[in-house]
Amino acid sequence: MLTSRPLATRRPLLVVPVVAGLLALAGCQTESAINREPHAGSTTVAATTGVQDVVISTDQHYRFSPSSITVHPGKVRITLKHVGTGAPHDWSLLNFPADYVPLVSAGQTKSVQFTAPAPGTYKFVCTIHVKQGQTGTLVVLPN
Ligand SMILES: [Cu+2]
Repeated sequence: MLTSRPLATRRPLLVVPVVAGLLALAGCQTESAINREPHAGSTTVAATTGVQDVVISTDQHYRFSPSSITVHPGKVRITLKHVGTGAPHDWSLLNFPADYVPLVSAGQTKSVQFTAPAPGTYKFVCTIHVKQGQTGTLVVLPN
């Protein structure tokens, strides 16, 4: 059986869920959805005496696929393919400005060839979408 309570004690029960809902909406709007996109894929290039070929795809989700790349010492060729729509992307190995694939627009493919830096872990980025989290890791294995 329902008991009648004064309005003043019932009102907060109605207001709290509405305020919580508004706060949740505000949270969604202040955090860019693209920053929560996952980083997918990793690859290890087979040891070779020639050029190690790495093909990286990118699209409108501001990610590199694969985003984790492992190579051996020697020559590396990075090929960046824009397989989606939207903004162009580039590929740049931080601190190695010559190791750079220029901007590719939707449907385009471009490459760069360079000698892998000393064994270690390096970060690469899309220079115009670092804030959206378009980054990855290049690991150079010991010889
Ligand atoms: Cu980009």
